[in-house]
Amino acid sequence: MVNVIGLGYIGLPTALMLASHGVQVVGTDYNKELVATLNAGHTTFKEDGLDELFAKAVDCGIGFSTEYQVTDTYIISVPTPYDKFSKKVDACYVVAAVKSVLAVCPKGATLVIESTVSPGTIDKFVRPVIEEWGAGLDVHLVHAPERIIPGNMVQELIHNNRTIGADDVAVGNKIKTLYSSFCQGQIVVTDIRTAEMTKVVENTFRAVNIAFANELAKICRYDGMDVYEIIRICNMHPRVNILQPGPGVGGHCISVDPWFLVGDYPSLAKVIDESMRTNEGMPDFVLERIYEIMKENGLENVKRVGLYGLTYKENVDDCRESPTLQLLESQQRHLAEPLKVYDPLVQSDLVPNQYHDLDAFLADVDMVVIMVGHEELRQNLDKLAGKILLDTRHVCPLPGTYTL
Ligand code: SAJ
Repeated sequence: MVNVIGLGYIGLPTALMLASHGVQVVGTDYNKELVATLNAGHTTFKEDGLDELFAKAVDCGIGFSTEYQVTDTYIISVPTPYDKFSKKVDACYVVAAVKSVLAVCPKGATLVIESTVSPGTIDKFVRPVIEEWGAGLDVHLVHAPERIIPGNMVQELIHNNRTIGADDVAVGNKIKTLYSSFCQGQIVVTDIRTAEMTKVVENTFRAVNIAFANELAKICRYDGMDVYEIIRICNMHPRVNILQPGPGVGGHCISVDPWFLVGDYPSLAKVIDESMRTNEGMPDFVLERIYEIMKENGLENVKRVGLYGLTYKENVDDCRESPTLQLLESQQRHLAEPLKVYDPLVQSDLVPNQYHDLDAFLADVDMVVIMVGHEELRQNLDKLAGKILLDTRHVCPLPGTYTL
């Protein structure tokens, strides 16, 4: 039996996937409310295909509990925040989960850490805990970082390649067999340090690429060029693949993981540091664009400005580190008129002046800033006609639309 610890954005789909492919699984989370929701037959966030996968896993007998189980294999998938000042990973949740596992696990158990951690975290924080709390237990450590993208998690769980880092190749191969129950991609077995580093490097590559696109957007704005057309043409070259500029980088991965490298190697990770600052500066750049466009159209005509989109990217309901939230925070510092906000995928009231109905939102604004290109917006572009539009996502073809 596998005990999956932490039933969030990664732990839950992984547990469901294993269970629906014939593995006996119990999912554990200390959040009683979350466990009660799952036991009542409901998923806890929206994701394509997740409800179907959940139904299948329940049919196959998955269990959810607040208790750690006594078994031979544990997959730990708890959050790894970073300290905003030191930029270093905060491994407290991983360490707490490992201690709880060690309190119940039998001799020879395998602990698989799925949470993303900065290179060296397992040596620095997890091994000492195992030495102190698990003396004589002969526990095996494995790092199997997840790589799935929110919005396409279920498909990517099946088809992505995976990396497994282990001290002992035989243990690595045993865990490879476990993931092979559902994963059709290639699974590479390596050492723990390499697995830690590759995961962080993948997200850093994407962050630096997006920062490059954002910098190009600023250069093109300064000198009246069309950044999207330039990137489109450049990407026709067989060895160029530039990502898209946007209002900032959110989510709990690309806006976080590269800081681990800056935190650990401050005098070496120069390009990464600058890239992260460029991305973090984008919400302020959008705010400046809003003021420019308001002035251009006459401040008396553009009093009411609304932000379309509160999530960190399109078609997900996750608002962690979202550029819209960053922009609203920045706006408070500037003490401007309050902005209105609408997102079809965010049901709860997260910010002041938030709307839950597109028509009501549009009726109350003169200018719409497209912060997220949700499918709902793409289906309702005609409703934007007549508004002053700033499109930070390059999704609106209406004539007269302003871009970054
Ligand atoms: N973004 C841009 N321009 C782009 C692409 C993205 O501005 O061209 C923005 C998005 O709008 C969003 C942010 O970047 O705010 C991050 O979105 P994303 O779709 O690039 O990535 P995540 O954070 O949803 O998922 C990433 C993925 N990593 C890679 O593709 C290398 C995923 O595979 C990882 O599993 C995930 O991080 C993770 O958990 O680490």
